[in-house]
Amino acid sequence: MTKNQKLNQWVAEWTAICQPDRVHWCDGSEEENQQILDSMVASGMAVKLNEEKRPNSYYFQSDPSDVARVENRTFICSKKEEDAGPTNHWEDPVKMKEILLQKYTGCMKGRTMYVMPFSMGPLGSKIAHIGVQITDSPYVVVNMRIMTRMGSKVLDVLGDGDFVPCIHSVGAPLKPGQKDVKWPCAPIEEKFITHFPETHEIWSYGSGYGGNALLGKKCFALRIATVMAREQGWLAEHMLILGLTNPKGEKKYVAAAFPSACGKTNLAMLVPTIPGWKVECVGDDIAWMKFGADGRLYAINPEAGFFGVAPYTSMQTNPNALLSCRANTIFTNVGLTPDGDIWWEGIGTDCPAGTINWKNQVHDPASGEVCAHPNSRFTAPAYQCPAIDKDWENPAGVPISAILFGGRRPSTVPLIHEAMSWNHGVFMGSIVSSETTAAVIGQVGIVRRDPFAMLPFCGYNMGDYFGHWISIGKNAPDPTKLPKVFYVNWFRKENGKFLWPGYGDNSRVLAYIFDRCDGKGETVDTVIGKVPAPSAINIEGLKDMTPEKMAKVLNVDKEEWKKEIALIDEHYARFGSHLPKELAAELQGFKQRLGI
Ligand code: OXD
Ligand code: MN
Repeated sequence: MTKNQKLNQWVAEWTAICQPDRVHWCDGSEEENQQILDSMVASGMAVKLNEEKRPNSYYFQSDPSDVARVENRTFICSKKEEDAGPTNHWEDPVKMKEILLQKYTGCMKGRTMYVMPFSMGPLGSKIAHIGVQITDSPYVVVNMRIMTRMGSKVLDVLGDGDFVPCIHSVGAPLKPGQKDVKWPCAPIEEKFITHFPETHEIWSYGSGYGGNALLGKKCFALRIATVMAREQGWLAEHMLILGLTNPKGEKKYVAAAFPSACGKTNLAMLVPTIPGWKVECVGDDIAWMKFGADGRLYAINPEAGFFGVAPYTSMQTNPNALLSCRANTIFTNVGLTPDGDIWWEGIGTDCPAGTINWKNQVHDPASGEVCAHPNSRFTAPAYQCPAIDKDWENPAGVPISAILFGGRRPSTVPLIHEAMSWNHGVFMGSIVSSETTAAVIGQVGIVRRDPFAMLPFCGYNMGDYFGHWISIGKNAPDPTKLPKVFYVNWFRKENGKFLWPGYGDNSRVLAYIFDRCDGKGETVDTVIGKVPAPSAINIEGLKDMTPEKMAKVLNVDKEEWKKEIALIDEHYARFGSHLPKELAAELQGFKQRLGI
């Protein structure tokens, strides 16, 4: 119980509906966490990893039907369908609540209902917001404790203030005496990840995995936060935040939006290959940005941990991520080695004989099957990242100098180009496209438009969201202090091979961006914006890179872009009258530059 009457009442109401055997208010302490972990080990849900190799770390395998976000079971339940827009699944809020209330009735029988107060963002920050999640999943509790600031201290900050109510159940009540399964959840067609934007509520049912169940992340910090941000004049974005220091010791912060599993975590904590440069990580997935008193846009990372994709994370690709999960980490759906450690494809070592795969069978490397699920994850505390920025918990946030958009595009899109204005930058964000990956259930390798990398994460009509971005530019206290906008593509290919080495060498592109923010760095005007002059990106010491190859990496082919226009027309047509006139004008200008 707390002093907050609304919270007490809300918990009492949901206790009556869900009928748990017990209610536990989480204090967020070490002892509580250990008790929950011990009970999961005792029930067979968790495996404690080898204390010498991976101190205080735990291993989980999910149900094979519950391995990623389920976009076709994710709903925005605004009163009017039009307000959810063409990119979201919509359902009437009254009807959805009726369906779900039936499901929630008695759904926690035989289980404990945990009540978790949590803060998205440093406690007490003006940019932060508080939520309270109830859940019947102890796995969710231990993950939320890493991913958010969770526990009694949040109640102190909350006082009698407002919170975002988040309801979660795995949807698997137990009959008296019924033995629990290792990963309880409901069948896929009974999973519901629902959002009520008008009342800022989240109701999730049937899944225990990632963004479906850790409701602070995608549901709150993106879908509901986009709604709050629009109401209050700020930005809630699917962006990493990094600090970039040049050899003179000068520092700038960059925010970057890429669709899921496009290497955001890798970029957020990369180790530069160019001497004297340093990258430090503020966040790897979400940024909340508000204007500061000086007129600049300031960003916080609302999260406190990394929920990173494990496969292909190695000491070569992302040493800082691997070191972040050296202890105190939860691993889900990776391989489990005979000596009680973890393994995944691309970790940089051979798979030890006898390793158990994510389906709990001995892995046979000759079988052609993967050992770790492609969307297997580590949940690691952000403070454990060796490259964590000293200001990552600064309640005031960090000032953003540049915003990057990007995706996985084997053709057409050059390594980097720069917007000609704020509205042109919004246009770039609105046409982000990428090949799909394993972070979401569905076909992999299809190019889809993913505006602002927010396609599955915008809590209202995406056309209105574009309009909100335009209005941020219009209402900026000082337009000259707005971040510069760039579009990057690390994934351009020739004959099936990547043209650009990526990973740490992306620091070469970051260094160019740093210079551009200072008005330096030579550019060439093209139909899509400013592209670096042939020698503006430092390729010194880059094996296999030649000026000819670099020209291909940076090439802007008008014919390819003319083909892209048809796709953009089709994409924009979806938004009808919700498409801001400023973006229609940007598209028109682009067509004119292309001569069509
Ligand atoms: C994530 C995602 O898990 O974007 O971060 O899917
Ligand atoms: Mn993400």
